[in-house]
Amino acid sequence: MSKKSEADSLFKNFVEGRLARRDFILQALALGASVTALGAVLEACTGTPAEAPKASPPPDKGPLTGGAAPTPAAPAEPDLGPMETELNIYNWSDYIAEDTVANFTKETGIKVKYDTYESNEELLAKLQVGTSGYDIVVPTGYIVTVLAAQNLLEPLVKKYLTNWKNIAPLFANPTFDPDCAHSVPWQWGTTGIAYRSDKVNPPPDGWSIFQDPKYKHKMTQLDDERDVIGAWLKFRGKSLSSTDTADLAGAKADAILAKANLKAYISAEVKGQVVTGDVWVAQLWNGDTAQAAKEQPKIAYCLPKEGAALWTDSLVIPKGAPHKRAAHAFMDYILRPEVAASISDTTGYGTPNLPASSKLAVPLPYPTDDELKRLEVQKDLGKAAELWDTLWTEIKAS
Ligand code: N2P
Repeated sequence: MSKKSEADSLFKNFVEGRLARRDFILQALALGASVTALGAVLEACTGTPAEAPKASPPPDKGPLTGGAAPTPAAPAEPDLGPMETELNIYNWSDYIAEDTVANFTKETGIKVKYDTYESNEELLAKLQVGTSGYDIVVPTGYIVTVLAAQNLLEPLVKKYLTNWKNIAPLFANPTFDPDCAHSVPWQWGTTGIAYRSDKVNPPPDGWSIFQDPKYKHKMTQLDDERDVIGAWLKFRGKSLSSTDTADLAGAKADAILAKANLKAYISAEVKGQVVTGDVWVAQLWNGDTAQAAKEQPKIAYCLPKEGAALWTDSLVIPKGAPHKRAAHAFMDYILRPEVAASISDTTGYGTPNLPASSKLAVPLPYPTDDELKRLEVQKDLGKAAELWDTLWTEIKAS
């Protein structure tokens, strides 16, 4: 049986009640389904990722496609001209293997300028002023939607991406960018709580730890409005993409309560402080926590009981990028299984590259069935983004 028909029959058995939810998840993962897209599939057919299945799959959608409808056939792909000799990459910090860029340069002769940022907001600010000069940047899914809607991205020219087939089916048609028209999936992960198991007792089980004065000034939250407000929304059982004014007012009040106990809003740089013990509890992503735990084994990770974000970050080409052909060459390079595997081995995040999954030095544990139920994919906020911005400014100024 082909993978596609195996997936189809798996899905049919699940929606018709012949296959338990956990078995469906495990077998779909074994077939190459990603947790992110599986969450979207479960959400699409159950109304919420947490509930038992009750509806039939929507018509004309493959079971493991990530939920977006296919787009009409594209016109002939453009020619991007000769290969350039330079490439400018702007990525999150600690989000690549040490030798990825050097090996790419050795093989192609393309000279790479590689800069880093700490949040989607920082990236967005740079792109929205226009000519950033970057050829590749790495936004989270909901930001890809925003950038594409603002016409700030170049469409991918897939004929240059010969390794496209390595992308696991569930990542090849994400809801945030149908058919991956602009994006190559890079890494996926979750946003939870890193903590020092030798200092925090009992261990945290949810977001309320940040409101506990016992750990005053030994705690931090991410410097990211989607992560902070999203966490406080989940704390009260709301969607982390809520645009409801009452939900948001509640999240603001909770965030301000917690802020009194925080040392700072700080992103990836907090890792060093958790390692030294200056910070005991930090809102952080799973992979960065795993990186810190390599240096200090007493660092553990909690996926909060109330729920947390599940995300995919992707490579995209900003509109007007000076080296589009070289950008495609780099994208095709990282789509090689051994390159993708070495990136995940370094970052501690999940790979959307199917053949890479079996090449990982340390296989990454997938979230359990119980954890999966608590995860939610961030969505674009649309017009409510301004309301969130205002709220975040008010929280920070409080
Ligand atoms: C980079 C982690 C980025 C994760 N260190 C946020 N999407």
